Amino acid sequence: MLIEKFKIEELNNELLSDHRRKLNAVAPLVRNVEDVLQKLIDFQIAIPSWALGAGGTRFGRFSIGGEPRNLEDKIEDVGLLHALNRSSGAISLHIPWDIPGNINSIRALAAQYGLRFDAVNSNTFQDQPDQQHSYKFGSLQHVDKAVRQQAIDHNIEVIRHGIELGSESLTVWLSDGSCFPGQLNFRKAFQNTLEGLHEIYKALPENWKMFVEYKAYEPNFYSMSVGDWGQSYLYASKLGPKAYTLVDLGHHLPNANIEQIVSLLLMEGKLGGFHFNDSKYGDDDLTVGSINPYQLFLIFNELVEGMDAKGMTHATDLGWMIDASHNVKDPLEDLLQSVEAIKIAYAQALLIDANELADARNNNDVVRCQEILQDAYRTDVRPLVAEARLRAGGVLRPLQVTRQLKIREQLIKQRGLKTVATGL
Ligand SMILES: [Mn+2]
Repeated sequence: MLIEKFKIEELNNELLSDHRRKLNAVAPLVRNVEDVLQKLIDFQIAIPSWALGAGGTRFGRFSIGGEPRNLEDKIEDVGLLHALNRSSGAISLHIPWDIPGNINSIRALAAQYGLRFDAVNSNTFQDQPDQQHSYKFGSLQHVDKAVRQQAIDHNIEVIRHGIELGSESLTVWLSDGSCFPGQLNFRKAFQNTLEGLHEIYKALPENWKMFVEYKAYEPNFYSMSVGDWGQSYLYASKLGPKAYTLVDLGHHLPNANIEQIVSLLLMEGKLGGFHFNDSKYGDDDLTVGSINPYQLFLIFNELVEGMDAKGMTHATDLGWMIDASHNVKDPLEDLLQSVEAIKIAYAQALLIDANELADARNNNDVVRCQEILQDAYRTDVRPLVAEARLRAGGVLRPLQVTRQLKIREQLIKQRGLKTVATGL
């Protein structure tokens, strides 16, 4: 669904005076407002191809209607999000759920919506119907070499698809691990996994990155072969300069200090990418910023400070993606909320004066340190985020517009009520 440019202008015009009033209230409080706005315009967050349909749990799944029927529909949905917020200019494909058929037409369609292809994702956590060996007892860690080889071959095939699409990174998330004590020799599982990752690493093109994603538990409940950032960092370090750790916010044990993890990985030059979501208990895959927006802000504070310390470009030097599941909300609306939450946290982090904070720290002024962070966090930066969106050609209020234009109703008419998107 394409939204005409004149329609966007028309929708914005109605809201413009209200927007200007709010912007004029906050802009004078920001030291480097033009710089902040430009950074917000540049910052893009990839949408995964599996997040556009209704998600579910192992207990059930409730369709929302008008779900994308194929990869073309998914690209169209991300294109729509990007037209509204001008911040979702990339799509991340999952293989084999979204194997591109006609590569040229897929690339042309994405280009039409101004989208690029972000990281490609492999899948060795499920068995596919035409697959020879089962991943029931793991993939790269498996005791049987034939299973390990199958997982390696699959990842190399994913890289091949990525090359055709113009992707420049591979994300490997392994569900490998063990459900019960004694099931696995930890050292052998690690060594097999490392060996497999090495084979995959060798197939990476020169300009590519490999992201090794970790997860604390599930589907294995006793041990995971890439269970935390330490293990991921070990693999990434042993693999070489193209391998990095990927942080998925929901993949930690409760109350983990994720901002500290981020800071240290950045220091070591081994933070590669991010999967955004929020959680209350575990890997809940909830809307970004819906449960703990302060933590998200603290993470962005470390990201901005750590990237600036290394002279990195915020928008392009790390991979940014949403990885959430939309079980009861319209995925399009949910994704708009997530992107907005990310941009708000980023904008707040950009308000922090690093020198002032360093000075307070050097004087052990703990109270002032907290005040500096919370002043930024309690600043209403929403007009800045809206202004960046406006300047980039998007709409002032994306969520309101999806309802005004009855997007879901239109999609149901086009695609039907009973469609089911591929994915989890
Ligand atoms: Mn993830």
